[in-house]
Amino acid sequence: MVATNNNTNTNDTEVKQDFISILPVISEFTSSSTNITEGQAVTFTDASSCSPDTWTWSFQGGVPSSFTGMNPPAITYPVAGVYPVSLTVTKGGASNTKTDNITVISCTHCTASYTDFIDEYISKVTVGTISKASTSSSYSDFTAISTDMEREAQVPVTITVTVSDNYEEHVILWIDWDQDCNFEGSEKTYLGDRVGSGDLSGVISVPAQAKLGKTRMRVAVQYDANPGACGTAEYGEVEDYTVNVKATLLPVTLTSFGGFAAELHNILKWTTESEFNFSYFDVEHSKDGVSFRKIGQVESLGDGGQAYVFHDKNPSITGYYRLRMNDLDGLYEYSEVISIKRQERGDQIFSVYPNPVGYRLNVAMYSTENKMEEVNIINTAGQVIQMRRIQLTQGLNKIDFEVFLIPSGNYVLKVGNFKPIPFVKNSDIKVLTPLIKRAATICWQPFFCC
Ligand SMILES: [Ca+2]
Ligand SMILES: [Ca+2]
Repeated sequence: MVATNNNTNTNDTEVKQDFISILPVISEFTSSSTNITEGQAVTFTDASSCSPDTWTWSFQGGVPSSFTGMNPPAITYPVAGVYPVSLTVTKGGASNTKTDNITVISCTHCTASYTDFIDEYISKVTVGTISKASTSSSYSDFTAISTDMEREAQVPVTITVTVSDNYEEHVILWIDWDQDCNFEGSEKTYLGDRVGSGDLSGVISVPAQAKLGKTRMRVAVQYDANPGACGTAEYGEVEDYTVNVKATLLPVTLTSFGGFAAELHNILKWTTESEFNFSYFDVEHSKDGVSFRKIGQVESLGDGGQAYVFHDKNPSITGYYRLRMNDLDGLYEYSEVISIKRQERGDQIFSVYPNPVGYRLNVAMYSTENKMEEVNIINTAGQVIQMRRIQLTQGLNKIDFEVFLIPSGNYVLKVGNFKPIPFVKNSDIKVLTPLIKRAATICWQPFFCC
């Protein structure tokens, strides 16, 4: 940067120099939450740039405490504290690390009890998979009993009360949806009142933003008044349970997912039974079954059962694949992992096309490694007519040669120590028009075009 200050007498010039660092790989991740309560889990998702080769996670205080791979499983934090999370990514010998903190607080809900719990009490709670019968007690801790509830679900609930006479009983239920260890008014489901023994039923509406994981459900019955969530009252009973909040299930059902090795690439196929509000599939590949990376994306074909095909044009000898299924709301889940093993092969030329050739000769070959090779076109007298050097990458390679200037006749194409392939130059074939040449450059063989 150059700055110049002009006045009537002098010119002052200052030069400032700075540098921009360009990193070969940048670590980044997101987390489902950075503030949780004891026993809750956090989901971490890789968001690193520049296509890392490896991912190494560290979760101090978490279970598990480390993970190698792009996206770890949910990490549970059993003890209160502030814990660092780090992700180190590497690429070509360079590395970069990002660190963040997770704050875990201990959770103590308020106490609640009744001094007289003989004349009315909760004799059964029925919700989800909970079906708990009980006798009377001042307070009952049934938090070892739990049921799953899905976000946005409408969950029927029935509370059975036993009353010694025709007393009016009121029943309220709370679930600590935000897991802040308080029962706010917004977390209350009023089940109504009745006279004497019997059932009170209602529906629990699970909030879309309910925090995932285990939380507290409290049920209370009280004589002649609405019970409160906390404190001690005279006539009634209170019981606590556990609710495990789950993410809304993805609106897609895989009915099959498989794959096989074709001549030059791997083919993956899968089918769905139903799709609703579904967006797309990420196809992820791994060489070791641990570290996966996205190699393609397949859009949803729409609602209803569908069939999909994906070609991996650069397969590894052993390849592991999985599908990340993404819905329109950003939720996702993974398919099972499948593997495809290809036969080991040496350096090999698969095909030359067209043959006879008039203008441009196309060659498809497999190389066992990244390397430079010399390519020669040799006539029947053993003379090298054309020569060039090419860079081959490990796996499949496609190259082409313009041969319209060489005389018609029989030739051999030789690439390094690959087995030579004969071809015929035919002078009767005219030079292609520019339009056809462009099309041919894009797609010489249907085999390579999807
Ligand atoms: Ca009871
Ligand atoms: Ca709460």
